Amino acid sequence: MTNIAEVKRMVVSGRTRMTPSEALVETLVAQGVTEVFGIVGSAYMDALDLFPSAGIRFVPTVHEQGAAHMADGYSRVSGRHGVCIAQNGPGITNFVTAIAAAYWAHSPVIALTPETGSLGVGLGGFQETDQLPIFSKITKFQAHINNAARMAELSSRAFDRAILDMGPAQINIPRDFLYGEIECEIPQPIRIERGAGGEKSLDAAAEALAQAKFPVIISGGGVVMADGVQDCVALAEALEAPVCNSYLHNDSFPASHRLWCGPLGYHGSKAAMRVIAKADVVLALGTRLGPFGVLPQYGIDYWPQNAKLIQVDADPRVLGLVKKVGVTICGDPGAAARALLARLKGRKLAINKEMVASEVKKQKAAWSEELSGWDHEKDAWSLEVAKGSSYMHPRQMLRELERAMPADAMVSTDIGNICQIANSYLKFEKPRSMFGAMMFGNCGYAFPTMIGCKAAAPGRSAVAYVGDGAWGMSFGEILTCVREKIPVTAVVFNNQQWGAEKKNHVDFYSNRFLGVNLENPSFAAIAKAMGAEGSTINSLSDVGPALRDACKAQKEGKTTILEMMCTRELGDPFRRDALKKPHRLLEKYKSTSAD
Ligand SMILES: Cc1ncc(C[n+]2csc(CCOP(=O)(O)OP(=O)(O)O)c2C)c(N)n1
Ligand SMILES: [Mg+2]
Repeated sequence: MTNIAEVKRMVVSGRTRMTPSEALVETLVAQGVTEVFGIVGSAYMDALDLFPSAGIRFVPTVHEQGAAHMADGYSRVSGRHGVCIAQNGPGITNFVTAIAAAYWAHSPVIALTPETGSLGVGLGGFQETDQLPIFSKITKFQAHINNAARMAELSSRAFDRAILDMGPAQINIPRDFLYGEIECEIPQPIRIERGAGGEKSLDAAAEALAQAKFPVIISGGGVVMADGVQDCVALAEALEAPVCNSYLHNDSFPASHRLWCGPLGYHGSKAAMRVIAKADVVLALGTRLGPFGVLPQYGIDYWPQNAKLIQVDADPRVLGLVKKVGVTICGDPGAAARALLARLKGRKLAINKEMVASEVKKQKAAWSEELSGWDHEKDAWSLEVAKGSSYMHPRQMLRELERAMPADAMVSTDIGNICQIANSYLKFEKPRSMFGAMMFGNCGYAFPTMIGCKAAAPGRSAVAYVGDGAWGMSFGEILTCVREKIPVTAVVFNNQQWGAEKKNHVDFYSNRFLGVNLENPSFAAIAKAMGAEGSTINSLSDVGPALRDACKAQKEGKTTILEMMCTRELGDPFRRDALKKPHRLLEKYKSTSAD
């Protein structure tokens, strides 16, 4: 076998005769691809065969959804492309959920989608489906190889567009087009350096910030993607402006910083909410202010309606989309922060520094104290189910995990009640450390995504937070960890229920539970049977040591599943905003009516 590390990653230069498979693989090399996730298939054997000689590691997965999530995690950690490939037809349709998730995570994932051969299209031969419409709304760019001679040209464009538009791109290849001979040149990658934005809008923003009495910055995912966290820190310090993280981007500002207030949005920081509520100017840096991330929380309607909003984003299509904007800047968030800092140098600022600083301090202390005393949920249903339970209260367990989390950790979070509550307990010093399931919100995201993260950053501790329901969807990928020696730690919150949805039954449907209770096997025993380590944790004092040991074991190549036995209590729901009490008209359904 070829040792991938030893392969010289040189790309053929100038117009050269080659096969289309070679053109595709040389394009991958030119674009810096070193890992590809997928499941083998006859459709692309001819290209796959070249991977080792090209210095590309193929990472075989259990399911194609897992492969595409891994590509997503890989790109979110590294800032590079994540690449996945599969068999035409069913292999490719298995990508769909994960590509949609990558779309909403703004990840430059490349889905290589071999398709039915051009001579068989429409005949319904085998594994045929029209693969372009399926991905049309969840990719930023679709390249269809309409002629084998264009393999390198169109493929490279897809790679360039994925970075330029920060989202998935598809390369759809009729499978017979991989064979034959062509003459082509392998294009060099195009990487565009984005500027700070328009001069006039930057001037207007600097003016508004200089005049602000209570400026607040929201640091979003765009700041992380632009590697601009340090620029955001420098601007915040110059302004003495408090900083909130946008929803699920807790790694967009260092949590130990005196100006950090914590995340906005679902199960976010009350300190952040109370501070931003006082703002007269808000600088939204690298965030589209997604509606779900700015909804009222804990009954606090925190969005400052009368504040002047300055929004900076690299994507012009998200400017002013959700909130009314005063100044819009289309630019790189890091570069924009630097340009604003330069404009503010030496200027007199209207901010009342003492007042703002004391408000930040007060709100942070109050929230920290509230969280320390918030040992369990206090609604009637939660009190009832937790009474007499020997299992752990989720909040107490999350606190123990927070304390034991290694400083270099990457943490992914799934969709579920406990994973969402974890938002209050996840703090980071470094960017590219938190990987929420983002706005596609699919259960089953966190574990395969973290495997991809670990493949990109093998030296860092890799931790996935997953509910037991979501675990059922994704634990098959333990085999990928074991077979491919990509060690991660999965923390599985076993509360024996699809909790987040059960909470809707409690709040809206008079506890008429349907399809929400889970009878689980021992997930620790399953993990062991699959060749990983597994332990069942019943008591709080074991949580921290178990996490620390599991992260240490990653250094020896070991994957560990920590099954946290939790009570069935449930925190605030996701979608109180989007549900209504049942209203029925037909007699046969009247018993379920809330009227
Ligand atoms: C793929 C997918 N299917 C269904 C849902 C709807 N859903 C949202 S949260 C949730 C329950 C999650 O349960 P679990 O993973 O056990 O976490 P818990 O809420 O119990 O903490 C479900 C089914 C979803 N978000 N994604
Ligand atoms: Mg659960």
